[in-house]
Amino acid sequence: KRIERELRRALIEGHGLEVHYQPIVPANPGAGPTRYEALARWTSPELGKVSPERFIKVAEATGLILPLGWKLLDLVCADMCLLDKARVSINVSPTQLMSRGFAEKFTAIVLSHGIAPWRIEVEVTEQIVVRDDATIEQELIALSHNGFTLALDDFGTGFASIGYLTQMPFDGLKIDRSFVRSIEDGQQGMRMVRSIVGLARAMDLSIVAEGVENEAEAVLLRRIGADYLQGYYFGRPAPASAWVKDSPTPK
Ligand code: G
Ligand code: G
Ligand code: MN
Ligand code: NA
Repeated sequence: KRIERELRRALIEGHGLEVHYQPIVPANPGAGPTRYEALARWTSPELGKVSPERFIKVAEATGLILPLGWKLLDLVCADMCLLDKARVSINVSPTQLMSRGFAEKFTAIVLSHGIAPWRIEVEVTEQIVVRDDATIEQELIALSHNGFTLALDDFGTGFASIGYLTQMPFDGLKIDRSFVRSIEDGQQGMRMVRSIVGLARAMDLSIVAEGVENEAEAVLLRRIGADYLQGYYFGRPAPASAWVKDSPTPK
């Protein structure tokens, strides 16, 4: 309740909301330039730092995710001139995709900032599969049609079937960090990630491994054939200014 009230205030007054960016690095040189995932951050004057897990959940439950999502998209678009030509992934929740006209408005905002849609990837969690909602499907198709790429996030935690991946216009998938963690535990985990990668390959999907925390994991994931790696080992989420080359160090 307090989170809801404070979040409403943040949306009206427009401060305390920020977007941080975490690098998504090519597994092998030549796989392309570094990309970034945009991650919402909120510091409330009353509550201090609130974890995105908590405030996104509240925003989802109260419908505030819609105005919050538009606010965050504006922030990302403004930051994208700092991130020069890099591609940025934006998380979009099922509630957002279930609101009619979402893709149209999303596209209009991006274009109004003079940003090419191909520079933006939309990440949707695998949880959308359970919703099996016609509007979600339409909005995803519209986003893809308008030139955005689509990634299925948290892959392996939900119920996405091979059928779903082929029916929907996904360009890539992000292997959940719980699987990445399991590859160090032995053969079982390795086999699982290897088969996910094999499946994605066969379907011409690009593969990001999430939550890479050490060199050993990075080495194994490269060997297995992930295209991109993301995790604390390569960099924690930080403001766009932190990723600008040759920028003066922030005070
Ligand atoms: O940043 P962190 O990994 O703590 O994020 C926690 C959760 O919040 C993740 O599941 C992430 O997808 C979600 N999240 C972060 N930023 C956004 C955002 O801008 N929009 C939506 N819908 N979810 C976000
Ligand atoms: O659900 P989604 O994948 O969008 O959420 C990304 C979340 O994962 C963010 O909250 C981010 O802070 C977190 N994250 C990113 N890299 C790592 C990592 O190496 N380890 C762990 N434990 N979390 C990570
Ligand atoms: Mn994500
Ligand atoms: Na994820």
